[in-house]
Amino acid sequence: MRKALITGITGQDGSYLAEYLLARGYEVHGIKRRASSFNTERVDHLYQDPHESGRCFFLHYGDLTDSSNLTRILQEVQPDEVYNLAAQSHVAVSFESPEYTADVDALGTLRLLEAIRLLGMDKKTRFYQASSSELYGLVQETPQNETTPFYPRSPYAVAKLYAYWITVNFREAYGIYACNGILFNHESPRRGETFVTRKITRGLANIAQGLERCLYLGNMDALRDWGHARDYVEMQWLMLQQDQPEDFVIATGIQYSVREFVQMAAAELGIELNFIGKGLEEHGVVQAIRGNKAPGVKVRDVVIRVDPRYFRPAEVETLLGDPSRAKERLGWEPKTTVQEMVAEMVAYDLDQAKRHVLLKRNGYTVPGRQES
Ligand code: NDP
Ligand code: GDR
Repeated sequence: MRKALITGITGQDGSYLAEYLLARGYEVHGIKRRASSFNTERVDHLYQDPHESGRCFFLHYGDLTDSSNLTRILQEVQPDEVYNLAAQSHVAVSFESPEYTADVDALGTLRLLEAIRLLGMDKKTRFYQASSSELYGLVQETPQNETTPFYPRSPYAVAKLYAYWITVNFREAYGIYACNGILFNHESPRRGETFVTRKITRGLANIAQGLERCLYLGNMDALRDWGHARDYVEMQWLMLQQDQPEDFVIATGIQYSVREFVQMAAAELGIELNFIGKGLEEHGVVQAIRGNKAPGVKVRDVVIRVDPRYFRPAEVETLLGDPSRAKERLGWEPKTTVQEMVAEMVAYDLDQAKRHVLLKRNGYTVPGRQES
């Protein structure tokens, strides 16, 4: 039975990848962080009772900032494949915690690679690095492919740039089978609630159910190439099954704005939006009102406002990937359209919102929610 070790298994991609590998007959090991409350919600359905025999899913406490811990886990597990998905993955947060982001996202990658090398596992263990389209930042050409120059625009992207190159360096210097998946944005119902797509589907579902009044967003003109996380983890596996290690761009090749994403989600919910704002105007400016009414309507009709707190010190305005190499060499293509993905995310968040309405109606408090 082949063994895989996934860092970041409790995250969006980690949970889909674990499902994918288990379905392919792997023994799957994951690293989870110690937290003061449960943080394994995305993989709880995969949990197997440690008292039962025949287990193929294991979680280990660990952290990418702790090399002794990473070395011990690697030595114990002896994985055939390591998927390094763990990261402080929020671009805006990286401006607030730049040093921590560098420690985890850049040095964490080095710690794993160096542990593989020092343990003498460099001929046995294959390594996947979760690289990012954020490397392109201030884009130098469109669409972006594997040869497009990088221009990172955030502490997150700069840290990921180090991780990208240290992965290439260990491949060239020590012959480790190591590759970078340069993945463009990918989303799902399991996406963290503070990334823009999930914030929109969750916020609008709550508005549709009367749980919230208004959704506050930042730069609605930002353009992204959004795919589905479930499709993208298949590519992570495929990259480790080739004869030679190579880096690949994974994207759909189609771009939408944040504003268009709002429109798609609203349409799924049957919310009629009248967009009256445009661009990055001053605080609280109205972007959209509900229903087909003229501007100057009552405050209760306003459903989208811009809040500059969500602007970034340096923004990545546009990203569009060219996945031709992945299509040609790996036969990979995304299966889910953005419209299908939006529908899936909205359906999930609407279901959650309805549950919360039921709880409220029966006098229970709804955990972790803010009414506005
Ligand atoms: P998530 O934020 O959903 O998951 C990140 C994971 O990393 C979580 O399991 C988190 O644990 C874990 N983690 C964070 N810090 C540490 C640490 N110090 N030590 C150990 N584990 C840690 O990210 P995604 O699943 O969306 O993304 C996976 C990877 O792919 C990330 O590296 C991300 O930067 C990269 N990426 C993502 C893209 C996307 O669009 N989703 C696109 C391109 C790259 P916990 O659950 O405890 O917080
Ligand atoms: P991104 O994703 O920064 O591309 O990084 P995010 O969803 O956070 O932002 C996408 C774009 O939307 C704009 N935006 C907002 N973003 C957030 N989070 N909240 C808002 O209210 C909001 N309003 C507008 C942003 O300014 C940005 O332009 C994601 C992460 O998963 C990274 O880990 C990964 O590497 C990249 O995708 C590819």
